[in-house]
Amino acid sequence: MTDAAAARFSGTDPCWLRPENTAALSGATISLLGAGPIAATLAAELAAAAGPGGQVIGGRLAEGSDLIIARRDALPGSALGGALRAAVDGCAPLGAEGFALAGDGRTVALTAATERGLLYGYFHALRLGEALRAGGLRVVQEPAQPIRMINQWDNLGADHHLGSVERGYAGPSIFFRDGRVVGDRQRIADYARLLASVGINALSINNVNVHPAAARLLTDQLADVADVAAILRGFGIATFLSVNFAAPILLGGLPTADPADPAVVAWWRQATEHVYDLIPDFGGYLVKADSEGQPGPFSYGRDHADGANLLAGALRPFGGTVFWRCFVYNSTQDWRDRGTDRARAAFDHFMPMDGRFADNVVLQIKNGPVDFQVREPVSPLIAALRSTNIAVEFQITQEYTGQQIDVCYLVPQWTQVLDFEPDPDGDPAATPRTIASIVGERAGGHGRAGLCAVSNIGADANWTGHKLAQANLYGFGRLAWEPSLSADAILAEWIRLTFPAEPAAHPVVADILRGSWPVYESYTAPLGVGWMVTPQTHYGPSVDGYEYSRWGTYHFADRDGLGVDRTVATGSGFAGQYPPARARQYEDLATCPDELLLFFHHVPYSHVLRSGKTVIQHIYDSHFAGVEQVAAMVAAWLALAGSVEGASYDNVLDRLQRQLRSAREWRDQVNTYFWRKSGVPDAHGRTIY
Ligand code: GCW
Repeated sequence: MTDAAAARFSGTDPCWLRPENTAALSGATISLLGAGPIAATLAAELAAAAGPGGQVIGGRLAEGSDLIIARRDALPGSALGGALRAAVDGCAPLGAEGFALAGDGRTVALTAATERGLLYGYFHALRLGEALRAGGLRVVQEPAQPIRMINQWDNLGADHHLGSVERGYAGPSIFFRDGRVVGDRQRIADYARLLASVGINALSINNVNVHPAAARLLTDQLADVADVAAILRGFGIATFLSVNFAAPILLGGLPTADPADPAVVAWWRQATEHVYDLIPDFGGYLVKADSEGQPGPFSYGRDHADGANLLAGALRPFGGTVFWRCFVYNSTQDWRDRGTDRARAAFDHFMPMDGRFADNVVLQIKNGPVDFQVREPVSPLIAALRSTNIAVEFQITQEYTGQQIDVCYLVPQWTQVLDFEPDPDGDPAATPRTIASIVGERAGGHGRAGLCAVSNIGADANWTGHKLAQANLYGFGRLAWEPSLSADAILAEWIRLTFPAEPAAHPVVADILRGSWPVYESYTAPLGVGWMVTPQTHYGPSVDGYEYSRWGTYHFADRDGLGVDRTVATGSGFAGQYPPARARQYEDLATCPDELLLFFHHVPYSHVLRSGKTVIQHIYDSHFAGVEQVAAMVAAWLALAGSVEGASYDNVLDRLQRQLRSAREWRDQVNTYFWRKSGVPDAHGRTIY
């Protein structure tokens, strides 16, 4: 084993890349034909996997190889024997990231057009385990979309009021400390390995809220960024920076950041040229502009297309991309103003600009219209934009879904978004129909489209604070590669790889995670109304915490009822942003899905849901049931004592017990609040305070 391989995950959790998962390669003779930094990574991976009894031979096809890993153009057809050669030759032409695995029971051949494809194929081989050795093995894969990106919300120091990682629940940043990139970069390499193993190919390393110190990553601290990029390059991951739109003022000393000012254009061009001098394969910029206090083009009377195209122009000569976030809304709203609806904002801002963005701009759209709540409808902007590159943004870090104290497997939430049909009335034979296929279709040809997500990792030994939250990072990557995978299939795969030596844990972990999103939903904000969280921290209940605030997040509960009227007939009109069939479904109380009822309607407590219950009884029942379900999770976990490795067992037990306390608090505050407001007693006479 090389030193580099030996150092991996030292003192930290290897997550799903456990040493047991390379057992099928132990003692193997492996030929590797490829060049460059990714091939070097592969060589180290293979040496560690083959172990002292095996060997890795570089640059030629060794006699008697068990595994041949070769770029397609480096593999002379004649070098392979009969069936294997036919299998390899029979594989469809592969795109830049695809791979093919073929085996005849003795030798396995992994081929791809590029080293990056080989890397993805290698990690897929690990997922196959012993099945890799089966005769007749044929696997050909291409990712469904080219954009498979993770966003870090990491700050340069811990002095910011939201800490080292904004909305991070797993310890401090692994990238930055005390205003600089960290000196010891082993964790960064380990992280890159985890990301590459699930097909992630792009990473923005700093927070989208770019504080003045972080703005300097683009200039003064570029050498350190280049070092990080060199690590990520070995894993096929392009480095992106979040940039501050006012950088020409902050860093360049210019009096303005107006996109129409030639000096501003020149500043961005020069700064970008300098970046590419040091990082020739730099990915590009991620921008949060005119949002929650971040600077943007509005200050100069310009719009988002002007702003995004400015940066796109600077990046174009080098093939770079601008990710421009659509999370733009009025965050200084007066709660008395009933005419403004935050849910409308992204569509209202960006729809009129469809077609005006340069072809190297990608609009990054949060999955829901508001802000990563436990339940939201799918953002209507995603399907509506027709002439603009898009990426859907998910939040892996559990800001509003339990903060990695409460367990919440989010993959079912994301698959629900990807499977959503924005226009159920459309031609049934027509594709694309679902969000996944809309994104996939945009990615066809030379398009740029895909999925992005906010990371949930930090410097904690287990990366994600809650051991079971690793499933969300794993699941996001797998889904970005192949959106048609089911949440259950991803879960089964993750469990098998993460607990290879702990089979007793498999059904218990599966049960806990499978139900965890609906359980979390049941004891928190009801029926899609959202929020009701403690302001600022966003953990734990505070029913009126945001009710009289500037953030546009209200539930409007009074003695008669609650919910937000977003209908066209009497409300904010948000429902009308969907294609007609969906708009009608959400507009009409009789057809609006229960779980989104209070997102779209203000109803009396006595309103009868499609489930047959009144709204108030649903609130009581779901909150009582949710706590009971958490108590059952604790009991199920306690029964695993001795069957799961100690640190993970203790970690999950501790988190589940904290979750139970928090769930009780949610239950009692929410039920008490609505009982006092409505005066309607619980039909079952349970304790409400
Ligand atoms: O949900 C909100 C968070 C902010 C975050 C913002 C965003 C990075 O509370 O912490 O800022 O979303 O997505 O930009």
